Amino acid sequence: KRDDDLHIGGIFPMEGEGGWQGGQACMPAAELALADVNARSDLLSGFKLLLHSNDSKCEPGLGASVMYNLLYNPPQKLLLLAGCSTVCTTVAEAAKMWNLMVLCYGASSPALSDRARFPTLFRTHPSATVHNPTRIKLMQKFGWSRIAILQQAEEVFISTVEDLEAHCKKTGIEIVTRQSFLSDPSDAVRNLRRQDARVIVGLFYVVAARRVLCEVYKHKLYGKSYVWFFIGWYEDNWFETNLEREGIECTAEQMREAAEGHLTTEALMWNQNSNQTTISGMTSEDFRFRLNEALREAGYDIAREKFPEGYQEAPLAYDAVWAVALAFNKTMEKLEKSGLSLKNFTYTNKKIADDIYEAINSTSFLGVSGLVAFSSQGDRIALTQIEQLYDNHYVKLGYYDTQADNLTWLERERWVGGKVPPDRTVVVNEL
Ligand code: ABU
Repeated sequence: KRDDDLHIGGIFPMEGEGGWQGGQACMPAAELALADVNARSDLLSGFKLLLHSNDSKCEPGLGASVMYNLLYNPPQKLLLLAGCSTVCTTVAEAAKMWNLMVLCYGASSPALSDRARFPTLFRTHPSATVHNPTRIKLMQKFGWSRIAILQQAEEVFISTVEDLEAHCKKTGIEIVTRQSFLSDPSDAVRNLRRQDARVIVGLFYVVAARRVLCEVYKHKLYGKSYVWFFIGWYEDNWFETNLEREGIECTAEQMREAAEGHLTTEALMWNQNSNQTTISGMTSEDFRFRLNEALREAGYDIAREKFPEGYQEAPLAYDAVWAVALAFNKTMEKLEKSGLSLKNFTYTNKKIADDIYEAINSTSFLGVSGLVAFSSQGDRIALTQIEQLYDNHYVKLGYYDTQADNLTWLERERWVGGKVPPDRTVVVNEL
């Protein structure tokens, strides 16, 4: 056994039926980062960073079991990397009891921004609240002041909706109905029709999104009278894949028909300046090249754009490992002054835990996902991008910078029937 290894635990959602299985691309990205930081002679000198990973399937129970295995089995772990919101929530709520920092590369839940509940959590993934000002901006742009919300009953979406409601209240947008479902959205979608909802914000994981879309098709809630806002981090062909495997009762053709014209919002997760050299010496395009190479070797058909889940978030996982390495490096330098090292950390050592916390908290570097810095809630700050699906392809419509209230609009939107759908039934008076 080597004594100069620094161990971190990795929890990656790889292959489950629900949630977000983004570990498929995020784990290879984290491994690339590990190789890169370990090759640097100016980082963690004399030490090597080792990642011990396991699959959580994006299930909180399994995530907890993976975490306990990592904690109760040697070697001593210094930090945990975790993926989707449901698992991150469970892991971060428990890890504080072991004085362990948790860095989430794939968790969007606004609930995670609660410092009292998650005192040792940081994330490179932006909070889902970044989408809400963008949604409001679009509603104002297109004159929609009456909307409906359809959500999966998971804390990540419930907390996003709470934030959206606050924004709607502030801007005078009426929420005519808020429908939620656990796994079967059929009643909830039927209720949307009853309430005459026209502009609908949908918040759910991708497996649920396919079920919703099929119900949307069955109830004819699409076309020239409807606008759907979906989450933008699903894979590009999400609405036509896995239909048989998941027992979806619509054909790919029907799903494509119902999906036509929907809008998506997503946080930008790749450094937009693709020529800018980042901390690793790579541009984000260099990173894309290396990641594609690694995924090709793992058997993915990258040439035909068959990307694994989590491809969009891969830079967040790559940068998470860099954030850890830089923070450990800083902590090492500090500890050395008192004759200590990170090897002295144990789960009861609050002092070294505080030093690691301080080091992560003051992180600031240019990564392949953009500037990596954390707010006082441990959150990332990000721009959002708006896309629309037409002719079976996502087309970029614009970008929104919430902080500067700056909407860059490319005038590429298209509406079925050629007109912006109204947010309510239009009554034509006959004279
Ligand atoms: N972009 C993936 C987010 C997944 C999650 O929050 O669970």
